[in-house]
Amino acid sequence: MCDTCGCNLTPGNRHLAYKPVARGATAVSVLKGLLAKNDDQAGHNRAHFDRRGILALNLMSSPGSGKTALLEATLTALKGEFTCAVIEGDLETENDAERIRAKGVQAHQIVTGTACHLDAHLVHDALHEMKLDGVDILFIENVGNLVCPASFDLGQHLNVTLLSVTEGDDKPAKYPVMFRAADALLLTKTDLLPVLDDFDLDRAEAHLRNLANPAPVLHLSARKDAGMGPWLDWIRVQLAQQLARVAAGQSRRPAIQPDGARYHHTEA
Ligand SMILES: Nc1nc2c(ncn2[C@@H]2O[C@H](COP(=O)(O)OP(=O)(O)OP(=O)(O)O)[C@@H](O)[C@H]2O)c(=O)[nH]1
Ligand SMILES: [Zn+2]
Ligand SMILES: [Zn+2]
Ligand SMILES: [Zn+2]
Repeated sequence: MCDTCGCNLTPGNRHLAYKPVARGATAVSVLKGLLAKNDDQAGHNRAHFDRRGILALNLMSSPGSGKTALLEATLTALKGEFTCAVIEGDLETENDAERIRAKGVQAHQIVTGTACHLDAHLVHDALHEMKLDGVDILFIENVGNLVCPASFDLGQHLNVTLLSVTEGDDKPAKYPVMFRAADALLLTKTDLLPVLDDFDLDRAEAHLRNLANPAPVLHLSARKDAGMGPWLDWIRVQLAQQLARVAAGQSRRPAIQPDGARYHHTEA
């Protein structure tokens, strides 16, 4: 269905695609309809969060750039301060959710099968399996993929994009859709910098600024517990802002990329 990677259909929205469609409907119009339904569902998910004063953060990156390791370190650091919960998205296995549960934190695994991103329907199904009362922060670990997750609103308030120093500092130039969607950019695995002679933290940031994205850029190593302070402070500030928005009857949408959505249509 999707020109790029065939990922537009997920176990969460398949029932919508196979409903009888109007005469004259094309593949393009059906896909546009799916994205519109995704946006409606995302708004509903956000209402779940806002009603309870929950801050929802979506973590996106390439496979293996350190999302789960960062969550493990973050949950350990925030224990006793906030109640956190995690939704994990992977093509297969419960491994990541089990790593989070080992930290004593509620985790729900979404196994997407063939779909290389989470969508709002999958997240909604997960929400109704979880205990959300009393939760302050919900982390959503998206499927490892630097393209498709940026196109789908899940109902989160903010996107956090990770780039590990092993991946090359020119990734924001090569994958602009993903990096334009970042509300914060985390440069991860910085403990490896001494053995990498070509990753330049400033150059990675310059590539982000070339996309006119003013998001904070934080450097850290979850493995060595280095640089975690500014990241934890960023989360604290975002939660305070979320609670202020909720008190004022407002909400916040993340920077979903309309150009990213193009990848999920068969034609422009
Ligand atoms: N040296 C170093 N290795 C790390 C760090 N963070 C993660 N890793 C390693 O990188 C590998 C992948 O880490 P994960 O946390 O599983 O990455 P992920 O982004 O959750 O991976 P997927 O869920 O498969 O996309 C593991 O072998 C980790 O031990 C770090 O700060 N420093
Ligand atoms: Zn895709
Ligand atoms: Zn992971
Ligand atoms: Zn609901």
